[in-house]
Amino acid sequence: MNAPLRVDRLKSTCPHDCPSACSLEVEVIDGKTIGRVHGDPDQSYTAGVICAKVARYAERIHHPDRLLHPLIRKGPKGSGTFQRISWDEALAMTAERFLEAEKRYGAETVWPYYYAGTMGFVQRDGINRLRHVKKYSGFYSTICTNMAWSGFIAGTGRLAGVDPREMAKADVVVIWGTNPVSTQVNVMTHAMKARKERGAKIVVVDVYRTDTVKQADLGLVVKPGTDGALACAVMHVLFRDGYADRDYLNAYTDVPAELESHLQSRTPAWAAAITGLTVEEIEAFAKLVGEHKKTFFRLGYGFGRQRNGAVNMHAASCIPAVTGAWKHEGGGAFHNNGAIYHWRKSLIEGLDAKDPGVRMLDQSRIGAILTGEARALRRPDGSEGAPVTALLIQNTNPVNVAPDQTKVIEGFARDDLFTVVHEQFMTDTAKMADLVLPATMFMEHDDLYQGGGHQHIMLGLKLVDAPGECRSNHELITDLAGRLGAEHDGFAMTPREIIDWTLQKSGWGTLAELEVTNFRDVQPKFDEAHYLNGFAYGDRKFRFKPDWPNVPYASIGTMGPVDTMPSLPDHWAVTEEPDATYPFKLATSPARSYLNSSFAETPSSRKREGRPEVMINPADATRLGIEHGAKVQVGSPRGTVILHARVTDQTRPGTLIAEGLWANADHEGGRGINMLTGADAVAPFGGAAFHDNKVWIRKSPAA
Ligand SMILES: Nc1nc2c(c(=O)[nH]1)N[C@H]1C(S)=C(S)[C@@H](COP(=O)(O)OP(=O)(O)OC[C@H]3O[C@@H](n4cnc5c(=O)[nH]c(N)nc54)[C@H](O)[C@@H]3O)O[C@H]1N2
Ligand SMILES: Nc1nc2c(c(=O)[nH]1)N[C@H]1C(S)=C(S)[C@@H](COP(=O)(O)OP(=O)(O)OC[C@H]3O[C@@H](n4cnc5c(=O)[nH]c(N)nc54)[C@H](O)[C@@H]3O)O[C@H]1N2
Ligand code: SF4
Ligand SMILES: [Mo]
Repeated sequence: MNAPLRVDRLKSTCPHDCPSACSLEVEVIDGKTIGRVHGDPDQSYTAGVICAKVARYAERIHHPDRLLHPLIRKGPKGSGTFQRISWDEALAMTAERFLEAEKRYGAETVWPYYYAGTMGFVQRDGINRLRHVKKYSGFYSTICTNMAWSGFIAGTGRLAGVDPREMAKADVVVIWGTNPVSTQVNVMTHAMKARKERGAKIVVVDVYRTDTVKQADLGLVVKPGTDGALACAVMHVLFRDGYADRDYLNAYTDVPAELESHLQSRTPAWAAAITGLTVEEIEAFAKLVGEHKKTFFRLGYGFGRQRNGAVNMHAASCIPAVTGAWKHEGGGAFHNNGAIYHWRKSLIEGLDAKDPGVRMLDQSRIGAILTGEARALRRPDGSEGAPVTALLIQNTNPVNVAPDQTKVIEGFARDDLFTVVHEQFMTDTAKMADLVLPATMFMEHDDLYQGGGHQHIMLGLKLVDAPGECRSNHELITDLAGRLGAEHDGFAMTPREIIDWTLQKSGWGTLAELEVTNFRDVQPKFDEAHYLNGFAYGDRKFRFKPDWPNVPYASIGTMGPVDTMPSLPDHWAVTEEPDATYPFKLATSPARSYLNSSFAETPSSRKREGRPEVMINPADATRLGIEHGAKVQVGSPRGTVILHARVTDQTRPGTLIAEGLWANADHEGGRGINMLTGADAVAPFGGAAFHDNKVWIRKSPAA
């Protein structure tokens, strides 16, 4: 008889780009195979709960399609024909081509391009050390957080809020512009606790009836890009009906009287016409918020992904400043806790070698950049920059996830562009590469994490050996640095040494200390989290009237139509409006079983998601003769894509929803949903308005 298998239950952290950043317990079988993954019950935000797709991580880590060996392109770009080569040959070629490109055009011609496939600091951000030492083009990250973060900081002055576990102590939980049942399940754990233990009411604001809206006591399904109007009308009622906390307003906010008079005309009837809600719905929402000081606003990213997203986020964040909810346990607002960690990242990112004269290139405008648009390539002094002729890509899949896919694909197809993609799978981006290098997964390397949606510092140390010839991002960067003659202490250190240094310098103890529990709760004190000593501006006042161009956000300058941003909360009509040619609005919301483009390869996730679909209201479908399941074409001013229709009253008339992201290759025609989205920079600091698209829809001719 065989000896029974040994099953260890080992601690880790989910590395994916999700605000929940869950603490995990991983079943490791015989020291090499991953079993079931569980939420760590000891970490009080995770509280033992994780999403289904990560519970089944064995499917992803032991996937038969994982990349195991370095590959070199054989056929034409994008043909997907590759051949094995050794790591040494691959890295030698990379170094040679990068040095050649640098000689011809200067170092700025090389663009290290990365994002958040893993959120671990060492493996994600180490690429910046190479970039800074080599003076390669900088990476200005805009794709995800810009509008939401700048909109939140506009009011508070700081990216931090009330302890999200306090949701459980609220009387009303407002879940606004996020779909946590799909995108960050732990919000529901704490919100549901409030309902169960205190009879709290849950309000959800979205643009379709999501699984989160279905859980709500009050579900508000608005037209996309109209949240500013809703917030204004709610505040109008709060002032009108005596729910405004005048003492709080006078002590803690900048221009309460000006706000009140500005809101006089922002009535529920005014907002009903803009949002598509009824006056009764708006009044009911305002009454709930007014009657319950312990109202917790959990503000998400989704409503930021509109061309007026920063203004709408700010408007929503103003409501608790009117009621004074911030003063109460269970009251106030939370979006992200980025500011509480005070990291020292100079070793990880090589910040000591940073040269402010080097140009920054906008992540979201990769299509314009690779197709050589002069404005997108400019240097800080305004002079014309060199074309990008070499790309090093880790942790991201831009050919799938970046907006304006037509241009992105055109750019990647350039024959004079040398592209290296370090990946776990043969993604849409890897298929366009010259070299594809196999990467480790989080259980196969060491890293350090923080919770965006909570307050923990966490570890994810290596649990098992990687398959084949996979190497970690850190290994690739340090090896390449040697070949490129780039010198920095960080290139000679192990991830564990870098983690230990970073923890100590940031004031968070040592690696050895953190290893004992695998996580550390760094929640700031109540007074600080609730801004009881004032907000984070010089005068300690919350800003109803932000100075938008000077909101304290790490930007490279203003972009988009900043000059026309409203000075007070309002409906800012800069979204794409439906017209005769493009009569619908489309939001490209996330799918429950995928995480951005990740998990679009695991069998159980694919099975649950079915196929790339677009949700359309029955009235619209009938009018256009589109039956349930029909093949349809959807077009925006930027491109077209093929999907199948899901006729459902989950969507409002006039609004379409496509949940994704599916691989481009999963769509007939091989083009993905980002054919429809725009890469025009959103005010005030750039970003992509993924949920703000005017489109037409028609039955596919070939159907
Ligand atoms: N399952 C799953 N989880 C994920 C992800 C995923 O793709 N799938 N992505 C991860 C990443 S990178 C991030 S940044 C987070 C983001 O997570 P969220 O904060 O939840 O943000 P989004 O996913 O962009 O969108 C959330 C909701 O906003 C809605 N929305 C769109 N436009 C508007 C609007 O104008 N007003 C309102 N009120 N709502 C609007 C969308 O329909 C969607 O349901 O989730 C992470 N978690
Ligand atoms: N239409 C539409 N487009 C969107 C969005 C949307 O809502 N709608 N959401 C946007 C948002 S919020 C975001 S954040 C972006 C996210 O875009 P991405 O960051 O590109 O998305 P992910 O799928 O999370 O991760 C990308 C890749 O990283 C790889 N990876 C993971 N870990 C490692 C590692 O350790 N090493 C290496 N080398 N690779 C690794 C994964 O295999 C995966 O292919 O997408 C954006 N695109
Ligand atoms: S994807 Fe999000 S919810 Fe799922 S385990 Fe990771 S952090 Fe938790
Ligand atoms: Mo994101």
